[in-house]
Amino acid sequence: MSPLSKTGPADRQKAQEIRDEFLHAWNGYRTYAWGHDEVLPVSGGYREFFSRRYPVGLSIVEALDTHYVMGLDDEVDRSVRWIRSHLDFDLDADFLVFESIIRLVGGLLAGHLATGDKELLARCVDLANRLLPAFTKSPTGMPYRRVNLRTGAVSGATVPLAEIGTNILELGVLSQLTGDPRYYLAAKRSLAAAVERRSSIDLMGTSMNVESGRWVDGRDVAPNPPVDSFYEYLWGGWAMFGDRDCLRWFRMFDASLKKHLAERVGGLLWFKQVDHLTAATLSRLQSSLAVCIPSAGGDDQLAADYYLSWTAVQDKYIVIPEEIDYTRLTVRVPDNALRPEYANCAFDLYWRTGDPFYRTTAWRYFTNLKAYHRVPGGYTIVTDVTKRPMTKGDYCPAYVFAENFKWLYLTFADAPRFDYDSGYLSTEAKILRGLRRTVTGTPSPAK
Ligand code: DMJ
Repeated sequence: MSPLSKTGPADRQKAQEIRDEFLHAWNGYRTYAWGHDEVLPVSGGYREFFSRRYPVGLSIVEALDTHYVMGLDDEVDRSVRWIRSHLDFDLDADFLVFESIIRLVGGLLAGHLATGDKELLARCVDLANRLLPAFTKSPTGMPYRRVNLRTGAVSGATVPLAEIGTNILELGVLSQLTGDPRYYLAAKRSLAAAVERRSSIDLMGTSMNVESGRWVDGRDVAPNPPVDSFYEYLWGGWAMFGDRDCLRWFRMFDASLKKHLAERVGGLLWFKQVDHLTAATLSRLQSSLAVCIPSAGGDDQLAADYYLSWTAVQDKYIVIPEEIDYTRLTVRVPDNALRPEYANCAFDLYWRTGDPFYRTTAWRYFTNLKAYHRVPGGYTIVTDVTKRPMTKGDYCPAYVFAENFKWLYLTFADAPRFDYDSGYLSTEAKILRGLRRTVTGTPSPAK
């Protein structure tokens, strides 16, 4: 949602600390993994995200607009130089379409919007053109999971709902910037094809065969992955482009979510998993990735209540586990892959309400992040939040450079390069609207 800002004055000291910790994570990437996709901050290694043979500097692309809003202009320059001289998408490799769109297309777009650099937009157009066959070769218009960037060969006909419908923001902005409607139309057609397959009680399945247009998995697991951002992007289609179909669809699913999935257990709000045809209850599990979906649009009270549920989990486990059984708040999947969603939701709600509670709880998330995920080489995943001491792994996902520290920084900094009145961020925290280019120099929050 992009509300009129209700945020209070900057808390400069906290913003500075967040920025320093972002730089600590970034320095680990620069030292051990520069030019590769992701850093292994404990062993000092790296790993590639899309293709073992072809790094695309994913963390560099993910970090572009984070550097910019934090006023780290040397890092912006260094990153743009690397992209200009090294990034080439003419690769004989099968890339995941959804991840390419939210991370690379979104990252290059946000980088272009931040800097005005035309090369970033050109790279973005080139990549989007290589991804388009995933949509245009599909008989239903819903994209295949993978596309070979060189040949345009598609693969993966069974696709989770989030991957079918998380692209209208990035592709829509690309259409706006280029004047080429093909990107927006591909995204809209895909959304419409998915919505058409809803059940008579307005519920959706989890994954679809995009060739036959039939559900492969008929459980409605909203707002959990792998359907989460499908709903976020229906709201986004309305909020960014004024698309009334998207608004109508969002409202329809919002109503069915409240009617068939929402329930209270011990006073806390959760969403059960149901059969999409009958609404029969199937399970009561909850993924920590779901927390920010209700706050992405629609009903503020629902979003606030759901945030409270996850705050109870944070209070109980300190670091939020990947998945819980919400009937007893017990852990089902004990790791935390440096998940940013709680910080995302804290920002959304602070931005909309100005309630200092969201700063307080976001700060708790940050201090826990620092206490349990920080290592000398940067930030790393926790493998089991229930162990004492908590056990750490050796991996810093690239989204950390786009999301965790940016959500936190925007919550505390009152960042001069971000327009809190008109801003809009994607599911990967790419700032697709509201980057201010007129503010020059380094807006260090400490000054
Ligand atoms: C990010 O890549 C995006 O937020 C995506 O929508 C799902 N979650 C991961 C981070 O947890």
